[in-house]
This record gives sequence, C-alpha cells and structure tokens, in this order.
Amino acid sequence: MKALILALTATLTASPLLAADHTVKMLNFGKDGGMVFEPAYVKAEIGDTITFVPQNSSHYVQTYVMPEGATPWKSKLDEEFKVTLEKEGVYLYYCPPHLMMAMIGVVQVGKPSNLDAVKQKAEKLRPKLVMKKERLDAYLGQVAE
Ligand SMILES: [Cu+2]
Repeated sequence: MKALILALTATLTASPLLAADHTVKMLNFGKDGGMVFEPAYVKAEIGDTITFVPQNSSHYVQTYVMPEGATPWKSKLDEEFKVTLEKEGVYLYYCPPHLMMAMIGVVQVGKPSNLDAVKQKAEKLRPKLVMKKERLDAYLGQVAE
C-alpha cells in the first residue's frame, strides 16, 4: 500500500497539470517595512512557477546563487516576470537596485541539497546588506528538509 501511494505521489508530482504558480510581490513598503519581496521565502516543487509582480516601480529580480545546472533569472525593471523551477535546491535572489536594503528572497524547490553552498556564497552578499541585514539569516533559516 505504501509503495502504491509513493508511486501515485511520484506520478502526481510529475504532472505539469498540478504545478503551482507562486506569486511574489515586489513592494516599496512590506510588512516589515522597507522594500521587500513578499513572500520572501517560497517552498515549491519542480515544475512550479513563480511570478514576480511589481507593485511599485524601480524593482527587478536577479538570481545570486542557485542549484547546479539551473538557468539564472534576470527580469526587466518594472516588468512582471515568470520563471519555471526546473532544478531542485535552494535559490537566493535579489533586487539589484535595493540590495543595500536587503531586498532579497529565497526559493526552496524540493530538497535543499545545495544549502551549504548557498550559505557559503551568501557570506559574500552579507557585507553588501546595510539595512535589514537580519533578513538573510531569517530567510535562509526557513529552509527545511
Ligand atoms: Cu527593489
């Protein structure tokens, strides 16, 4: 029975019909104040999509670290942007004009197999965060098995 359920689950998760679309807003004033991605942490599965929606002007999104073999993302300023998550692992991204304000975000797709590599590279990003730098650890801290 358990094997059957596992087999069914595998079939279902492989179906593009069940892929979820997650919306992340790009805001000037988020719940914690300041410029932010909301939600800044997204748990997704392979095949899901994320749509980044600018609610205010002057934002865009670019990957900083991602799973091996994943295609980097870079959106256009003030434009909606949709990505399909094809590789499992952790993605760390930011809004280049507002990196100083820690306008960053984390996406976890399936298991966080590359989390150590992401944390290591995130240390190079840390000194560039001037305001709300606690977001980096807060967001990465939500990544779970
Ligand atoms: Cu921004």
